[in-house]
Amino acid sequence: MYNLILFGPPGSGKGTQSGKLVEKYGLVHLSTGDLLRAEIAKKSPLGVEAKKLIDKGQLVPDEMVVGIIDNCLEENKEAKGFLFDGFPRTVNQAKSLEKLLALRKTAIDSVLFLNVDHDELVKRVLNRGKTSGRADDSDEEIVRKRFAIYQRDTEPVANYFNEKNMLRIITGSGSVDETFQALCKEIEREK
Ligand code: B4P
Repeated sequence: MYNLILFGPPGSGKGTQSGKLVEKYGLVHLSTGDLLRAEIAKKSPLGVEAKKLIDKGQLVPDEMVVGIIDNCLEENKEAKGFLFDGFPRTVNQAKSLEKLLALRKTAIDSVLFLNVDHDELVKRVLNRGKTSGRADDSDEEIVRKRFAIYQRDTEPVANYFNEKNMLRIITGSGSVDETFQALCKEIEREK
């Protein structure tokens, strides 16, 4: 089993690269952003709650996303491995993920950090906002808030894995294909 976390700020290319990586390596893609948007589309109680927070640029509570991930791990017991995209976003989520995987006699193998300049990130997110219909991508104020929350709550996750010598930094500012090649090179070195 091979379990990979694709880590990075909003707009760093996590979702974009995850689609390509799961296809190449046959992993199950677990994007908490996509899973939450699916709940929002269904108008489930969890989705209604999540929408209020996401539209304001805030994170949803840890218990909510950890519960979603736990269900997905349970539903995919035969998986060759998982690609976690946009999860964990807090140190608490990181510790919960380690526990959930340990219960299933597996662990995180790689944490790849997509490093992109702040100005390029803002440009990408606002650009996506023109077509995505996502409230959290279209309003500059909300985008700024997401970056502030990223710095406060999510960057410590990078430090957490760095202290365990698990974090690998990948340049994410090139083209989609250049970034994909760089990620594949690192995965094949570690696998
Ligand atoms: P996500 O869906 O994870 O949002 P994201 O970080 O903006 O997406 P991503 O980073 O994958 O986008 P990408 O760079 O691929 O989460 C949305 C919200 O859900 C969060 O703000 C939070 O409220 C909530 N949430 C999700 N997970 C949570 C958790 N674990 N805990 C609590 N709350 C959670 O793409 C960005 C744009 O850049 C695209 O338009 C893409 O086409 C473009 N792009 C990508 N690569 C490029 C490249 N190389 N060159 C040029 N453009 C590129």
